[in-house]
Amino acid sequence: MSDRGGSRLPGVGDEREERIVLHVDMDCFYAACERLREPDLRGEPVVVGMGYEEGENHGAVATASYEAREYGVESAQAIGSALERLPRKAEGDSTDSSGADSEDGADGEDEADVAGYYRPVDIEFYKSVSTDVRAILHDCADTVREVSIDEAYLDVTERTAWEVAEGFARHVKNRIEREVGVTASVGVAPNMSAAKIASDHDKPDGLVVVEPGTTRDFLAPLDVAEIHGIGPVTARTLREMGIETAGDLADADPRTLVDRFGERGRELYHRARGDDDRRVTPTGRPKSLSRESAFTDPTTDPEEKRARVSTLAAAVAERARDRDAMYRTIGVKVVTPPFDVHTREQSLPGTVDDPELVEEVALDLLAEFDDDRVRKVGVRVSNLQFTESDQTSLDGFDAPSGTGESRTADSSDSADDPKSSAEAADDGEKTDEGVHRTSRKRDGQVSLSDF
Ligand code: TTP
Ligand code: MG
Repeated sequence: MSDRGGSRLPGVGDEREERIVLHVDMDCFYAACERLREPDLRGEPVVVGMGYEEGENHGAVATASYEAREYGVESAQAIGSALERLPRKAEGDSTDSSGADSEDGADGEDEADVAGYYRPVDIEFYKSVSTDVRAILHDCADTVREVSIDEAYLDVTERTAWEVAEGFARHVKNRIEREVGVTASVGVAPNMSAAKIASDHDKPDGLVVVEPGTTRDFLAPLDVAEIHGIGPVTARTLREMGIETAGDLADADPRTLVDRFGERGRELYHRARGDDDRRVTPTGRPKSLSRESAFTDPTTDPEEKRARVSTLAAAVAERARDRDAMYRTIGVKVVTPPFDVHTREQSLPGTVDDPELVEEVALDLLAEFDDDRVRKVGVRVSNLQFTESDQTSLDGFDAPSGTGESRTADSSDSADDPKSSAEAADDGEKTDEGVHRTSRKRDGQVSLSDF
C-alpha cells in the first residue's frame, strides 16, 4: 500500500481509504459471447438458455441481452416463460420458428417486432473468452481476484492514483472491448463491496467511480438488497425492522442488528457505512480457514463441546500449516438451535503458526457458551499470511471426516452470497454450467462459507 494521505486521521481508516479497487463485471456475458461469433446478433434480443436446445422450449435462461430484458426476460426464468414474453425468431431456413408459443402471438406483426434469438449455453467457448479477458485484467493489476467466469476484483493501488483512477478504469474497459470484443461494467471504489455495487450501478457499459470519503453518501439511497452480503431473506427481515435503504442501515443501532443477526449484523452495518477492509486477495488464496462439526444431538455438556473444539482446532492448525499459512486471528463459531450463529474471535499481536495457541484461544472463546445447548461448533483462523512456498497441489485431498463435519477455505466472509455449496468459496460465484442463483441458503443458517 502506498503511504499517501498524510492528512487523514491516524487509525484503521488510513490504509483502506488509500486502496483503489476495481470491480469488473462483463455485460450479459454469455449473450455477449454469442454475439462475438455471430455479429448479426448485435443489437438484437438474445437469450442464452441452459438445458435449452434449438427449437425446443425446455431449459432456463442463463442470461438475456439487455434488448431481451426489455421484454421481461431474465436470468433463471424458464425458457417457456421467456418465449411467452419474447417469441423465438424464425431463423433462415432452419426448423422454423416461433415454436411452442406461436399460438399466443398469433398475429404475425407483433411477432416480427418482438422476436429473439435463442441459443444454448456453450460454456467452453465462454471460458475461452473469459480467459482472454482475464489476461488483460492481470496485465492491468498486480492483484486480481477472479470471482466467476465474468467477474473480478482488481487492486490497482500501486498502478494508479485516485486523481486519475477513472481514466485508468476506462483504459481497462477499452482494452477489453477492443481486444476481446465484449463490454464490461467497471466500478472503482476504496473497497471491494462498494466497487461491486458501483459496477452494477450503471450497467451496461458502465463506469462508476466512488471516491474515498464518498462511499457512505453513494450507498445511502440504495435499497438494502444492493448491499453486498445482503440476500433476499435478510433484506426482508431488515425491511420488517423499518430498514429500507443502506442509509437506514448505516443509521441503525448496531446493537439491535447484533441482537437480530449476531455478529454478522455488525458487519452489515459497517458495509452500509462503506466500511469494508477486506483486502483483495488473489484467487486461490483463502482469507480464512475453518473447520466445523455438528453434534448428532444438540448438547449442553461443556466437556463434549470442548473436546470437539480441540479436535477442530488441531485440524484447522494443521490445514493452515499444509497451506503455509500463518494467522493472526483465531475464532470460534457456535450454533445454537434452531440456527442461531454466534461467532467470537480474538486477534493476536502478531501472525503465528501455533496449533496450541489455536486450541487455547478457541477454548477460551468457547467458555462463554458453556451453559448453552449447542448443535454445531467451528474453529477458524483468519488474517492469513502466506509464507513463500504457497502449495496448492494438496488442496482438496483431505476429505471431511466425521458426521456432519466439513472444512472450507473461505474466500469471502460475506453471508447471503449467491452460492450454495460450502466448497464454492468464491464471492458471488456462478457455476460454470450457469446454475441459477436460486439456491440461497436460509437466513442465519449455517453455511461454511459464512464462517
Ligand atoms: P451476471 O454477471 O450476473 O450476468 P450477465 O453478465 O449475464 O449480465 P449483467 O450485464 O447483468 O452482468 O452473470 C454472468 C454469467 O453467468 C451470465 O452471462 C450467465 C451466467 N448466469 C447463469 O448462468 N445463471 C444466472 O442465474 C446468472 C445470474 C448468471
Ligand atoms: Mg455480468
